[in-house]
Amino acid sequence: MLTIAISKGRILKDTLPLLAEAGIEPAEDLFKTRKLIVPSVCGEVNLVIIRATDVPTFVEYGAADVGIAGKDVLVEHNSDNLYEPLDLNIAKCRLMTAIVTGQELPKGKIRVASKYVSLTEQYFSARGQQVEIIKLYGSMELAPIVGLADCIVDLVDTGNTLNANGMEPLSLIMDISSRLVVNKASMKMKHKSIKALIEKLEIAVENRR
Ligand code: PRT
Ligand code: MG
Repeated sequence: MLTIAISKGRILKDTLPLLAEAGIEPAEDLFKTRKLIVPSVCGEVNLVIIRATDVPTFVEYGAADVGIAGKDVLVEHNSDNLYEPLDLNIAKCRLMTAIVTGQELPKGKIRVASKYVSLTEQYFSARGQQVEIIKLYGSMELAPIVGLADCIVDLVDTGNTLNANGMEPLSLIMDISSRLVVNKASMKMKHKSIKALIEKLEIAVENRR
């Protein structure tokens, strides 16, 4: 039995067609069910549905053998107990700094709001920019408008959310897509089935290019 951890939002939507091509169909509609563990029709896989930021934790501790998570979440989580064998090329976006439209960053130490504390710290320290990081769990776009921060670090796709809140993207920090991650012990213990899954997903990803 293989356990795969996935989050319920856009990653699940983009992952389901790839899993279907790899022969894995959930026995129930994952968007409707309240169950947190759903078996596959083939009976060889269990899908566990969790928060996006919890996926690396589940896989790291072996609670799931395999997981699908955004590169943003993986870099922020920073675990050495995970293999990352495959870029699924889905849920693509950019991690960017953003600012109130037309404004410039003040000189000296700046305040940055983000849920990506570690990534934000690394980005600005590599540029020798002193920052005070304000950790938020969502609605980052609000922070500069209400004077909580000078800029934000957040994911940008179409740019509509920034635009709707009178903000604009400033600098690209990292291109983001979702990755397949594998627990290191599972990779040894369940090598055959995990290798087969990686190969099938590789083909599914290739077919989508
Ligand atoms: O549990 P939580 O709510 O934290 O996560 P979730 O349920 O949203 O998880 P899920 O499965 O949707 O996956 C989130 C992951 O999707 C992120 O970790 C990214 O890897 C990826 N992703 C890709 C995105 C976006 N694109 C994206 N645009 N995650 C979030 N957004 C948000 C962004 O934060 C901003 O609020 O969309 C808004 C910007 O979109 P635009 O199109 O207006 O620019
Ligand atoms: Mg969400």
